[in-house]
Amino acid sequence: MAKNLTYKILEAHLMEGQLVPGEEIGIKIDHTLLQDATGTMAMLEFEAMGIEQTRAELSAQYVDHNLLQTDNKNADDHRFLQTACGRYGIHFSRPGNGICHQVHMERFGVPGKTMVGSDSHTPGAAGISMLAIGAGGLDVALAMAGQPYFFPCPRVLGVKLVGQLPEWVSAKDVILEMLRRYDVKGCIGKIVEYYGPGVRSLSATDRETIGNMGTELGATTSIFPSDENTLRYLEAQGRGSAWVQLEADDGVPYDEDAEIDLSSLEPLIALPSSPGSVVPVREVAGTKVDQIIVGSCVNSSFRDLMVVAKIMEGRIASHDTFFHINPGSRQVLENVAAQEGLLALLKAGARIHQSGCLGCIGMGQAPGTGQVSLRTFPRNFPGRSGTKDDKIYLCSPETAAAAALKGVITDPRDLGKAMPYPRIKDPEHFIIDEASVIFPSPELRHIEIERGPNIKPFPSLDPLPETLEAEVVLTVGDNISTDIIMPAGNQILPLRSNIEAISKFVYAQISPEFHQKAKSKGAVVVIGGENYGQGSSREHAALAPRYLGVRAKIVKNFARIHKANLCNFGILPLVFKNFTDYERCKCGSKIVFPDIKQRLKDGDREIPVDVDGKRIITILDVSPRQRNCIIAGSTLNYAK
Ligand code: MIC
Ligand code: SF4
Repeated sequence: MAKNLTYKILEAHLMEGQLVPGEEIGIKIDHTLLQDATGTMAMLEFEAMGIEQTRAELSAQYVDHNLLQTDNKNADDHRFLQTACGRYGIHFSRPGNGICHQVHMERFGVPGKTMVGSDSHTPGAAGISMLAIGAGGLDVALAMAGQPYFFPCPRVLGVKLVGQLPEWVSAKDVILEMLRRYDVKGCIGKIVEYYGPGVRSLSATDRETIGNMGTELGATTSIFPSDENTLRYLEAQGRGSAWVQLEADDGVPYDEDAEIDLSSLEPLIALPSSPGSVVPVREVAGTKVDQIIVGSCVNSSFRDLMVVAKIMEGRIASHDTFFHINPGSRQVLENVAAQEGLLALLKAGARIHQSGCLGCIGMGQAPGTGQVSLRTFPRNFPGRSGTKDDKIYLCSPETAAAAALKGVITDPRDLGKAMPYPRIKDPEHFIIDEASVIFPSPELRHIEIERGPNIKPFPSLDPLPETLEAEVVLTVGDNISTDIIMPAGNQILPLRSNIEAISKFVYAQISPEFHQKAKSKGAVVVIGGENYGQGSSREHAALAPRYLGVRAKIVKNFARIHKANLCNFGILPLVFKNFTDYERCKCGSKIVFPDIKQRLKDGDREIPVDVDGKRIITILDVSPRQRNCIIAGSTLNYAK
């Protein structure tokens, strides 16, 4: 039977369940990816499992988020991670070496392999045709322990690409077009598979940009065929032998279909403060811009920085803007330097930063009050930059460069009147830099793991009671991101290995008293709208609220990773059967979940809930495995 590429890879890795959309499946994981902000907790969880060394084919740990080192905490965590990697046979990419998704693709990614990563943008590895999924740290730790990765079998959205991108339009505009069509929740429960003749005109790093930001569509992941462009990229990385050809069978049907004519696209931009608020750049042209940042785990490749360098060559950035470059990796920077792109950027007045997430997660580069910032990043949720009421726009490198020159939002096609469009080709052979990667070795297996004072033991989580009584302490609306639930930024991100300390910031942006209130009540409930928990994979957005007493969340629907994290930490992820009941649940409402434990044991899908004495029905749509984890209080408790 003809198959799409998604199901070919899933079938080759299937360990549990059946490939029926919506049913839970468990797949074998080949590669695991950790970054430092989620990785410290994941490493502690892996240690708690008592496994001798990683059982994945390849495990890598990157240090890219927590680079500020304003006190001992980051450096202590880096040392912990480096020594733990040595001990457990994990590749360690040192601070400043680059952003996990960029470096994994450069140095380790292999077409057709599966990967689970404790970062929501892990699907960027679609650039070299990996089936790569973002997950909570505990799920990655379990994959390192050789366990299957469990998730609901997705539907496949086949996106046929035809035509070729016009000048001044690039890969970012393709994914912004997808976001314009599907918004931030249009692809929940789906894998987006790109195919068709237009795919051939996109390089591996172009595809990375599109796959990476598929996360913003709510997609489980995205996938591209592995073709001659994939081979060329791997050969340029000195890893041609890793290539295999992969594609969907001819004429295979998809669960859903879409088509994009690349030649019809124009420069697009996401408005503040959602990656889904996409309009043509020309509609907001002329808006004054105060800050421009090129970089992050999308749009920080050799091509992306070189196209900006070529546009800026011999010109100077507007003095009304601050122009930043965040390279994706040291290797990218070296290659850009070797082709004189670095010099062009420096002479244009750009501020060149080390490789890392930096301002994308509020680690510096916060814009000033009321200022407009144009970034090539994947997401712009409210307040994420570190500035309250921030005005962050998301765009392509071409649009960013045009704004850097003009000081206002500018359709980059306007530049075409004064200069030719710089078409950038990757070099045949990249300069390869592995100086900052520490490879696993037998000697390191005996290393002593160093733990700084910021690394606190994992909190103990009690099992589900027979009947749960709780109080609503917060009600929120639609599209609440994990940046709202558990903010990041320079004050909070360094506390990721200290749950007690970080829990003080839960919902701090919208409800500064949440922490006190929740702790004083014992057991509490949060009420939410649609797409609740979109965005990052951070399990701290489940673990820290649970530590404060959150035992259930009742919402209209959940984002995938957050829902899985809630189950992992024993929080009931319930959905209103009747959306109008949302109005019934107010702050202060008393909630009773009668015989909840027995109902979970019995496999009940409909869960009655008494809200101030009135009964409503909620839906618990989780697997039998997840039911057991919630009953035990957490997945770790259940595993024990
Ligand atoms: C993000 O882009 O939101 C992050 C920061 O990379 C997160 C991970 C984290 O919170 O540590 C993600 O994407 O999962
Ligand atoms: Fe880092 Fe931003 Fe990418 Fe997250 S989205 S991995 S913070 S660069």
